[in-house]
This record gives sequence, structure tokens and C-alpha cells, in this order.
Amino acid sequence: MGTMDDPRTVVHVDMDAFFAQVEVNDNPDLEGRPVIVGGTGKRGVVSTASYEAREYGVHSAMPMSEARRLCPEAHVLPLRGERYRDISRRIKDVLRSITPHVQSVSLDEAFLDVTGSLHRYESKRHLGQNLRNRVFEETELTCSVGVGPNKMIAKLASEACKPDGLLRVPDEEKVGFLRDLPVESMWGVGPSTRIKMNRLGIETVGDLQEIELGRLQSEFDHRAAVLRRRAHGVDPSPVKTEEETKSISNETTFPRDLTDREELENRMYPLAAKVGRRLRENNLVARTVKIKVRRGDFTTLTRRSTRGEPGSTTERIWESARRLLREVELDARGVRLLGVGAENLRRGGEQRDLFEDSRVKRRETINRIVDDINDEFGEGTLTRGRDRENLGTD
Ligand code: TTP
Ligand code: MG
Repeated sequence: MGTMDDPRTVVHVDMDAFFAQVEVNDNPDLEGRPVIVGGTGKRGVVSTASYEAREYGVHSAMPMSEARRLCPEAHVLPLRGERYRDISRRIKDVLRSITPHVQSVSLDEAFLDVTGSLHRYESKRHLGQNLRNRVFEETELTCSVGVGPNKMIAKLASEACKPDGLLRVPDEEKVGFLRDLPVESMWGVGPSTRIKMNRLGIETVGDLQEIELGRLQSEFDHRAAVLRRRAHGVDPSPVKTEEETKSISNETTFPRDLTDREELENRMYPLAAKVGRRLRENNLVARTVKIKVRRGDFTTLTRRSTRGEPGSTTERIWESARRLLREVELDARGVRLLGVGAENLRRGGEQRDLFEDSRVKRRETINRIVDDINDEFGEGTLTRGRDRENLGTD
């Protein structure tokens, strides 16, 4: 099993109740009170809740109306995207002062490969604690930090010690650490895989570690070996910095396999929209659009198309993705998973002059305005026509 000889040391950092903590910090009267941040309008959704509000059952992605019902005394605050982004940048700067090998996952989350930085610290624990201290000194915000031999273990460790915690899981303890976790906490186990696992009597990662491989193969075929290795804490995926990230992609697994082309094309739209948004957020443009299609029998194919000039509009990504999908023959196996991605990425700024076409320019502007408003008022406040057809992604 690959990573045995020279285990890396990977750190996962995740801020605690990020948006809510920022709001409390900026308004100390809220200290110790239930605070909910999200869309405050009629159809608003909870982005996050302080740990005090979570005790009432409030959680991310819940309709705000329900959250208010569960916790009427909560302070409900609108999103302040620019503020969170600003603090996020400062956090990432702190992380990059520890090592340049930082993979930013979201505003409040990152992986660090600290293998080459360990010699500067007394121990791996010290490194983790030092990182937490530095983030706190810079932002007065608490985070949780997991330290492990790979990304999956580090992430599960930070989740296990939330909030305001530090947990190191050494390589030789990872199997035991995973044993009691629910199997769906493992990477690559989504809702439908979990149901299949439950049918085999697998509830915990420990069950998956122990089940006879033949029985696992009867249900999962060639996937069985990978699932089994993951259950033993093997995860070779590298920590990739932004420059090393060669693509941005998004995929979704459908509750049932789809055979209708038009439905598939519609399902592609929100995927393309998310890819476009992430490109624009990172000031990137892409020359290549790719799609990934996984059929009901798990055979998977990808198709790519590359254009002369790079772009980042949702319309353009969607258009290319649809054209690529038309090259794929649909049959009785149906499609269980669809992905849309962008590759051949460049910094957007240098390419500005390539967007002289005023129609393209106008769309870029509209996309940016929609992004900004959604940042301020919650995802889904403002939509680009098609988003409105309730094409939920997962
Ligand atoms: P998370 O790290 O998932 O959540 P959190 O930091 O609020 O809480 P904790 O990590 O302690 O469990 O997400 C980080 C931020 O991303 C969160 O503060 C708000 C935002 N977010 C949303 O806007 N919508 C969501 O559905 C989720 C999960 C997060
Ligand atoms: Mg967090």
C-alpha cells in the first residue's frame, strides 16, 4: 500500500462556525448567544450557525424559516461576503507562512503538506498548536486542526476535534481511529454507496475493514479494492497548491439513473454555473471544458474540447458541455453521475483584452453581479434565468 515507506504529514485546518464567529467578533455583544448567518429573505437559507444555535438543531443549508422556528431568540444576520473573503485571505497568508504547500479548499478550509517543515518544530503536535495560535493572533478566530499521514485522515481528525481542537492521528493509529466512524464519513462514500453498504451489513468503517473482500466485490466490483484501502486509511491524493490545480470541476450523482438527454442537459446547467463561479472567484479563465459521464454500470468516460480563447462565463461552459454530451451515446444503462470541469486555466486579468466582444463582456459583468449579490444575500437570491427551474444539483 503506496504511502507506507515515507508517510507524509498533512494538516487540515477548518475554522469553527466561520461566518458566525466573524460576526460575533465584529459585534462582541453577540458573544455566547445563538447567531445564525445566511439569507434573511423569504426563501433564505442558513449558511452557518454559532455552536450555541446548533444546540437548537439549527444547521447549514436549512431554510431560514425553519431555523427561526427552532430558535426564535437567535440573532439572524445577513452575509457579508467581502468581510469573510478578507479574513479568509489573512488566514491563508498565515498558513503560507508555515509552508508554501497549501491547498485552499474553501474560504475557511485548507490542507497543508508540512512534511518539509517539521524540522522547525519540536513535534507534529507543536506545529499544529503553533498554527492555531498564529491564526488566532491574526484574526482572533478559533479553528480546528487535524494532523495525519494523508488528507483524508487529517480532515477526519479536524472534524473529530471540533470546535477549537487539535487532534493528531499517527500513521500507526489510523486504522483504529477510523474503526468507529460511520462509513459515510469516508471519502467516496455518498448516499447511494452507503445504502449498498448498509445492505451488506456495513455501518461503520470498521465493518468495511473486516468484511470479506469477495462479498464487497459482489456489490462493488472493481471499486471494492479502493474502498477497502480507504477503510484502512490509505489516501495517496497530494496536497495541491492553486497553481498546481490544473482543473476546476463539479459533479453530481443522481438519485436514479437518467436516460433522457434533455434532462441531462438541464442537470448540467447548475454544474456549469458552479464551475463558472469558481473560475470567476479565483480570477481564472479556462480554454478547455470537459465532461465526465458515469453510466449505471459504473463505466466512466470523459470528453474534452479546447477553444482558442479562454472564458469563464456560465453560458459558454454550459454550451461546450452540452455539445460534448451530444457526442456521448445514451443507452439503457442510464447515467448515474455527471460532471463538468474546466482545464487549461489562466489568470483572468492578463486575458482581459480577449473579451473585446461586447456581448461576452456584458455576460461576464452580469455573472459577476449575480455572484456578488448571492455572496451578500445568500446563494439563490438572484439567479440567471435557468437556475430558476429548480434544477437542484444534489
Ligand atoms: P463549514 O466549515 O462547513 O462550517 P462552519 O465553519 O460554519 O462550521 P464548522 O466548521 O465549525 O462545523 O463552512 C464554512 C463556511 O462556509 C460557513 O461558515 C458558511 C459557509 N457555508 C455556507 O454558506 N453554506 C453551507 O451549506 C455550508 C456547509 C457552509
Ligand atoms: Mg468550518
